[in-house]
Amino acid sequence: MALAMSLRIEAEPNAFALAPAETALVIIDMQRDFLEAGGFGEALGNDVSLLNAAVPPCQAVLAAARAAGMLVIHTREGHRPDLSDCPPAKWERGPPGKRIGDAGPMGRILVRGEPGHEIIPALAPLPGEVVLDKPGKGAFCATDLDLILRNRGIKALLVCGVTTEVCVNTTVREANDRGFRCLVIADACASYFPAFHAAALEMVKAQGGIFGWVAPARAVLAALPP
Ligand code: C5J
Repeated sequence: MALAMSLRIEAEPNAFALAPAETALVIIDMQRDFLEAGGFGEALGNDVSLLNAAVPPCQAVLAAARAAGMLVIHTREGHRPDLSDCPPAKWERGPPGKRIGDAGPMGRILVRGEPGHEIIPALAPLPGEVVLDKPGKGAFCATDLDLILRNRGIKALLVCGVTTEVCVNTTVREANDRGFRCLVIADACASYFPAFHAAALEMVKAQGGIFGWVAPARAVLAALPP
């Protein structure tokens, strides 16, 4: 059962208050296509090992959120098998032969239902948790996420996943404009580009928290009930 009390996470630029019953953990795109060899991330020329550092902090925060009875949302970036929801402007930017929909070692790249599209086993959703398929970078674009959050009375989001400057940052910006208070869990996010990861976190918390708050997983764990 979710607790109604207000908790406090030590964060930047200042403390982040939350009530677990009004807070969702949003785990962005921890999919085999991004984290494992042979997926979309590697097809674009990236070193996928850089993303795996975020897995243990994500696991710890996920366990704590489940124990606190918080709403948990897992997102997946990917497309319908006929690619009817994949904008040509997105598709054409992959290298030929390794584009969205092309055959890869884990099935068709970034296509729903394929092995590579699945969330990594270490962070597998439990039955009843929301798994949100999104065609874009932001989790609010062409999805029912806003409806799901408002139906549950959610006011704050703890956000983690990959990649920090792409789908995490886009989702936080979308959420911020919709009135949700967002805390990004710094070490539970990762990027193929460490400098982009650092800059993306700076952008969230700059100017008094222009998009939200940033804190390490240990600060989230210290605040949530054991
Ligand atoms: C990317 C994502 N980087 N989940 N997707 O293409 O950040």
